[in-house]
Amino acid sequence: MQDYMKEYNVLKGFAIEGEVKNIAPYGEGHINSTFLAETTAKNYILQKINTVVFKQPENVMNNILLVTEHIEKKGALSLTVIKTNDGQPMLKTEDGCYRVYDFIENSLTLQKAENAEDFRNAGFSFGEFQKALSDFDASALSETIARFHDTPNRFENFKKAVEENKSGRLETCEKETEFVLERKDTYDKIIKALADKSIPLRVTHNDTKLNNILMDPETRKGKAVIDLDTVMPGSMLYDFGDSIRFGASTAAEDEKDLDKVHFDIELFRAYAEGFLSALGDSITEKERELLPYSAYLMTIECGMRFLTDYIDGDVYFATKYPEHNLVRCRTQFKLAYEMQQQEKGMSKVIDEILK
Ligand code: ADP
Ligand code: GN1
Ligand code: MG
Repeated sequence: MQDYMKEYNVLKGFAIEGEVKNIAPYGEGHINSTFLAETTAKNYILQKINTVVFKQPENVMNNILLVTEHIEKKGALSLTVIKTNDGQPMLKTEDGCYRVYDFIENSLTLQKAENAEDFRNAGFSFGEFQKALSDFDASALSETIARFHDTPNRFENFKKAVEENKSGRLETCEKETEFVLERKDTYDKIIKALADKSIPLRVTHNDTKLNNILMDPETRKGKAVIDLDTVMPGSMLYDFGDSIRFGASTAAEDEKDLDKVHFDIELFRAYAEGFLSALGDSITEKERELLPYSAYLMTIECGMRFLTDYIDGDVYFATKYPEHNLVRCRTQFKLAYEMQQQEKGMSKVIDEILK
C-alpha cells in the first residue's frame, strides 16, 4: 500500500464504503491508469483519467452519467459511478483527474476469445449495447475526442508526424510508412457515407475491443459493456470494424512474431452472427455492404495511430517498451492486408448470415 499512497489519499475524497485494504494496478487498457481498490466492505475501480487524451474530462463524466442511466433503464448492467464526498462524479487533484466505479464482481476480461462462441457472445453484447442507445438523444453528448474515427484526418495527422519526425525514428519504420501511404485512397468511404447521409449517424461506443466487455465466467455471455469514454455520435461500422480488428486475429495486438498473426474469417463470422442478431433489422443496406470494409478500415486506422504515436515518441498510448507501438502497428498492417485480400469472402459470410 505504501507504494500507492497517492491513490490511497485520492480514494479518501470519494464516498466509498469500508476501509481501504489494498490498491494495485489493474487491467490492460492503453489509455487511463486503472487500479483495483479493495476495502473491508467491497471492491472498486479507481481510474486516473488520461487528460492528454481527454482534454475535457468533465464532459467525459457527464456523457458517462447520461449513458449509464439510459442503459440501466433498459434493464442492462452498466458502470456505477461513485461520487466524491461533495457529490461530484470526478475528483480533481494537483496530480490529475480521478474517478471511481463499483468493481463489477464475478466477471472476466478476455484479451482473446477462447473460441468462436466467446466472440459470438461479445458480438451480441456490443450489438445490444448499440441497440439500447438507438433512442438516445445524441445532441446530449459531447464529442470527447474530436474526429475520433475520421480516418482521412488520422491520415493527415500521420503525414504531419512523418514530416516532423519528432522522435527521429522514421528511418526505423520506412516499410510501415510506405504501407500507409500506398493505401491513401482507401480511407474515406465511411466518413463520406456519413457526410452524404447514405449511412445513418448513430450513438456508438467507438472502442469495442474485447477487453472493454466484462463476461460472465460461467455462461461466457457478456455481462456489461465498459470503457464508455468514447461513446459519441458515430457509425455502427466503427463498432463492428473495431471489434473485428482486435478479436478476429489469431494473435495478440502486440505479437512480435508476425507468422502467428492472421485474420480468422471464422471468428469474423461468429462475431457478425452475434452482432447482427442483436441488431435485428435496424441495419441499412448500405451499412451491411460496408461491414467487410469497416473491418479493414478500423484495422489500418488503428495501425496508423500506433505508427503515428511511435514516430511522435509514444505520447498517446501506454507502452511497455520502446518499440511497443511499432510492434502493434505491424500486427495491424498484417491483418489489414489479409482483410483486403478477403473482402469478398467476408461479404459472402455476411450474405449467408443475412439471407
Ligand atoms: P482504458 O480506457 O485504459 O482501456 P478501461 O476503462 O477499459 O480503461 O479499464 C481497463 C480494464 O479495467 C478493463 O479492461 C477491465 O478489465 C477493468 N475494469 C474497468 N472497469 C471495471 C469495472 N467497473 N469492474 C471490473 N473491471 C473493470
Ligand atoms: C485504446 O482505451 P483502450 O485501451 O480500450 C484506444 C482505442 C484503440 C485501442 C487499441 C480512447 O483503447 O481507440 O483502438 O487502444 N482508445 C482511445 O488497442 O484512444
Ligand atoms: Mg479499455
